[in-house]
Amino acid sequence: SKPAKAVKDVVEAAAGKVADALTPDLPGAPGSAPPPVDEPTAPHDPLPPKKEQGAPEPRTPTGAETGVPATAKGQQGAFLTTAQGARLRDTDHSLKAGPRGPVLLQDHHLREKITHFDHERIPERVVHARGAGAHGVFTGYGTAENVTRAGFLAKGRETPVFVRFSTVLGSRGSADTVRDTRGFATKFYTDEGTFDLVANNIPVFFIQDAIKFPDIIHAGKPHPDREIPQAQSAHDTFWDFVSLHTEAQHHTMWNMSDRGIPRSYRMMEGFGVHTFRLVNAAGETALVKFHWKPKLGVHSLTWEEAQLLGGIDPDFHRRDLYDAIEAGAFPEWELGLQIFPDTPEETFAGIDLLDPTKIVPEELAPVQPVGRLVLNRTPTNFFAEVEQVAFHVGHLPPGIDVTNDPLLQGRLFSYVDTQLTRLGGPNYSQIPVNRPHAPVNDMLRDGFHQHAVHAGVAPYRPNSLDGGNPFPAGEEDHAFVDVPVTVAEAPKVRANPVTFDDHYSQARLFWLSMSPVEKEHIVRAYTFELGKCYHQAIRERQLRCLANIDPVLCEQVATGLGLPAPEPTVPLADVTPSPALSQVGREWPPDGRMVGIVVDADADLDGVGQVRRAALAAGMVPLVIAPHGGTVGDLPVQRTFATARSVEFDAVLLACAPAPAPDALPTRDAKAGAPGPARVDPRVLLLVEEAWRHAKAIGAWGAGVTALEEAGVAGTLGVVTGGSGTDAFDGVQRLMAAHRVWDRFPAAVS
Ligand code: HDE
Repeated sequence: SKPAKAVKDVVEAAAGKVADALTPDLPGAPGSAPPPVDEPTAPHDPLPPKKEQGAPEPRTPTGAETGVPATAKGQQGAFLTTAQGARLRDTDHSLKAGPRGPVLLQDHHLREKITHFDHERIPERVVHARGAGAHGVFTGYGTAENVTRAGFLAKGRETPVFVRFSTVLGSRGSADTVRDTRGFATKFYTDEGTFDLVANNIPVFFIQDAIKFPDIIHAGKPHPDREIPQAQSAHDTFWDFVSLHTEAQHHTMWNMSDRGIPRSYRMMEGFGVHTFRLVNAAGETALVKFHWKPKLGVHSLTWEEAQLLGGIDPDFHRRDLYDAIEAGAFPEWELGLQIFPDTPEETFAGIDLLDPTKIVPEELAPVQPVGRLVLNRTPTNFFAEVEQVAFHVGHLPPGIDVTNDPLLQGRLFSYVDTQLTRLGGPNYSQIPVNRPHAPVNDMLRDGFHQHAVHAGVAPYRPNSLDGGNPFPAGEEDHAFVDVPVTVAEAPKVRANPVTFDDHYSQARLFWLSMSPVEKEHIVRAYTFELGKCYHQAIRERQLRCLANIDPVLCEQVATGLGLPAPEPTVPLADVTPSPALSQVGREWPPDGRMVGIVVDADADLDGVGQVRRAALAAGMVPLVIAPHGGTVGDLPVQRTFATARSVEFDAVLLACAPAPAPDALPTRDAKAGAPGPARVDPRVLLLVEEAWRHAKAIGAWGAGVTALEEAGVAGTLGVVTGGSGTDAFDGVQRLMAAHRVWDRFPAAVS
């Protein structure tokens, strides 16, 4: 029979495959050519096992030797092995009765390999299935000591964290840039136990009581008959529910605003939504809302960009997060607290703090910074870390406690429950990414996928057989002490407090706090989404809700739908706008912003080199776009005209006016508006046209100015030309501080 291939043959075949996979257009890492690929040669020593591949800490009362080897199963040794560690000679051929014969059942390696593969998938999350994660560190400022005894907020205290960002409605493989709420869940591995801040990028929720969660999610998910649309709220069942269950109107307004289509996970706020209770060392309590404030400000895509990206780069947010971290532009947020006195009414400025459909405007209760989060490491293995991470709103360290918010109370039940199915049993806290960094000494035993080898005979209390271990801790030993909140004697009811009945005033507050351009986007979003509904009755019902929020909003959406604007059925609330809710009108740092630079062989390449260096020095990511891959002069090319699309860039600079390449599609002559040959490559014209339409900064120098003229945008707002590359870049950089050039389009709504 044919002998197994020699190692050398295998290696050479593999090398051939790698070479075939590399094409000259392969996009590089941002700002640099892709790192050289290590061609396989001969077996070599693997990297040492990572810390998180280590065995679980001994979960025994005494901490005695458990017999678990120091390193649990990971990738060790140079050679391919079976799951039992037997070295394998061949993994390319099944064991057969002769080269043309049937496969033998006795082939253990074949069965093991395929059986494991058959079981590689676990159920995706029922909500928040699509996500991306990163590791980082949180540093306390010490400014929260008077309100909470939580040790991780102490001045200078560093706590490792893992963050998972997500969309809510879509499946695991759905597009990142859909209109939806984003999850922003943080696991703080504090030395007093894990703290999970399971937050969203929108500070309010659709419902006031967890019992309605299956309803809102069933309404938002694809229709049960055809399983469409995927990851969208633009369909009948969603609008049917939110127009009937009107407490959803405030959250829906945020979804229809630019908050529903973030530019990047790095540019989102995060909100704990519920009010929590803090307790300090003296036992005094305060009510609190958690906020994450991004260093880069809050920014969004335009709706057209979001739609284009759904096809061009459905992984846009995931890629953006990983590229930024790998380029050293570490995403950063400040954790802030809105603190309220813990009064029996649990209200602040007349706002019911237990109602998760309400915010407290920052103008009334400023967000006080208490620490800084930096994400600085991408996951090593997506499944092991991002897919298996399990958050829970009840994972709280001493100093932070829950309130009676009925939405929060339901969540306290749901997260463990869902993970029992998703992660296959009760021991998921032993999965590396979920392991607490504080020592664990519980009396939980056995169950599916038990990894710990518990010593001792007495996992019960009281006991004498294990010497009484483990011992309850006192407050001075950092024990979690439940806040002794008085529970009023009251009849059992299925009812809400009357304050929960106000469904419109804060939606109106949000609308009135928007700038004209943001209002215009909201109008367009409602018009688009309702325009996608088939049932006229649903559109009309939602218009009646909008009438109770604001007549201008209602009128504009009604016009777009071709329907009459109804009259309000409740008096319009008298509210004071909150400027802090608007995303525009300030300036932000340029870290990690993407600048595309269009070059060809005739361009001022020295100038391009200077622009690249200036962009890198400013913390941005410059990407050279050229007619072909490889290099132009000495410049590495990261994108070609075929692989570049405007949606990837925050700004575009042109150093040339490249003639149409033979492979470019025919187009209209931009100047004459008639069909005919273009003088500039149509893909470059499209790049400029889209960047302009999406209110991005555009700059050009030298021959690049001709390209602007051909595209018909020269001399318009937010389009700068300079005598040199650095002049043009300086102009673009100034414009980018405000993120977009909204003045280019005077808004129709004021
Ligand atoms: Fe969740 N939510 N949720 N949620 N949620 C889940 O837990 C649930 C709510 C949030 O990246 C599930 O592990 C109920 C509000 C995030 O792994 C599930 C209610 C907020 C994530 C669940 C809510 C959130 C989840 C699904 C109404 C913002 C992703 C998978 C009472 C403050 C976590 C899982 C991750 C995930 C239940 C409402 C945030 C089913 C019952 C409000 C960021 O347990």
